[in-house]
Amino acid sequence: MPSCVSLLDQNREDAVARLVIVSNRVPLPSERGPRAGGLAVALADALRPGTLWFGWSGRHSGTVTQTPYVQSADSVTYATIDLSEHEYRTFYVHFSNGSLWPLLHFRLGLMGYRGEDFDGYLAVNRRFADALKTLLRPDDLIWVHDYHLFPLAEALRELGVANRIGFFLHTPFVPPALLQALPRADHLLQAMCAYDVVGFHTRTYRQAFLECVTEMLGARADHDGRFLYRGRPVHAIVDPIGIDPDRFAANAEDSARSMEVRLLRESLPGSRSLAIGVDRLDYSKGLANRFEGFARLLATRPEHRRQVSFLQVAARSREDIGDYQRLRRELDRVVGDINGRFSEFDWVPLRYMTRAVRRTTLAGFFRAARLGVVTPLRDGMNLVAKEYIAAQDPVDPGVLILSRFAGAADELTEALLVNPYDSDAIADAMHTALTMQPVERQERWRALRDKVWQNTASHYCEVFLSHLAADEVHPHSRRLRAV
Ligand code: GDG
Repeated sequence: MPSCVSLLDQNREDAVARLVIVSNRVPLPSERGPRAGGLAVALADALRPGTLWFGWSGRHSGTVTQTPYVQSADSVTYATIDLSEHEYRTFYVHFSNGSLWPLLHFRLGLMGYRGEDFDGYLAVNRRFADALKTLLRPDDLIWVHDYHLFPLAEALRELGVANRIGFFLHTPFVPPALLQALPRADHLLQAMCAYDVVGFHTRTYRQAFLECVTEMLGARADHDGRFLYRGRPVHAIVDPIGIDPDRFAANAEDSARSMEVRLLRESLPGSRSLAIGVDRLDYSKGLANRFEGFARLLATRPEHRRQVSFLQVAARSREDIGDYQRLRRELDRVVGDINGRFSEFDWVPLRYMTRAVRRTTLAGFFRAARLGVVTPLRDGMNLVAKEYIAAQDPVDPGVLILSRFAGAADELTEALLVNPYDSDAIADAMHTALTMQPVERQERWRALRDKVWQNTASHYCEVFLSHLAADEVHPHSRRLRAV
């Protein structure tokens, strides 16, 4: 499979186009410790030498400089800027994570809005554009990621940047009735039309975007997702993200011999099964509903008591944000209630940790688990579902229980699909998985494995960049200058 860079080479006769990735947070090589977060993981798997990765350093303080801080590792250059305290609050805490994140996960009840936060959001995007422009070459291909940066292309265009610029949204996209609840949503939508390519995980999200574009901006797309807005051609594509399954499977196999996995297995005496959930601690992940589902299983089917232990790894994230602090308190209470109700002196049903675990160890934990429980209330894709499949032992694979509201459910149809709001349905799926015969487990797993090995991180990257690099034009538009 060609790498991102070799793919760019193939598409260009004259020079090698440099890939410039822009995301809110940059996973700096100097940062140690396990990281929880889908975007960093997926792009790390697809990253190739020569790339420039630009974004926020993660630091916020009183003094900020405009010149990016540049460092290199493994032939990748990382350039970052800091945010001021005010920028951090308005751009990151309030508008990105207090308005856009709940909206894009269909949680209008959690969506806050203040005009000054929107202004701060636009101002930070302009500052990103100013700083990035100083680093750009005319033939760079620019690939922007996620909802923090909807207006970045518009800001770059205002500075005269004519490069091809693509955008990929890692969350779901919402239909017009929901998007219009956000004040000034039309501005954001118009800004998205300054990109050449706009990518989504699923057809449903792309369809929602195109409906918004038609209803709110009056533009109409062809069957392939192409439309013109103010004379500019825009191409909306579907490109489901994946993982590096070979590497993850190898990690899982190696890590099965590690001390952590050995200790985990030893903590499951006799024929006791392990169910596992791994998520960032986020209200979109449906953790309370999942735990209620597990409690329903123990309450309605007592034969599973003592026979199954649930391990939930919920790495803390966005801890400065009120909704996340409240979620943590709620989960502490729910876990305490369930363990208080069902624990025996030598068996605790629900093991709950809010610390991140090393990636290789996670892979080994997945392999040790008979059930992978992935039940977000909404999720753009959900990489954990794919990692769980990649980690399984082909001879004795576990069963994936998957929310029908995760983007991954579009592909992984052989999982046990559930409504994550329905604790009875989660309990039933757990019972089905715990009693499933090996032949059915193997059949389902083989079908899922084929899909995970088909849509990999590398394939995702290749598809997006082939659209971005291609000098394709809408039949009704003037030809674009080749980048
Ligand atoms: C966004 C979208 C979309 C989790 N805990 C630990 C840990 N993780 C890793 C997982 C996985 C990643 O973080 C989480 O990825 P997800 O896809 O599940 O979710 P988000 O972070 O919400 O990502 C999502 C994704 O972007 C990509 O487009 O799929 O829908 O919301 O890789 O394994 N990793 C380590 N320790 C942990 O404790 N090392």
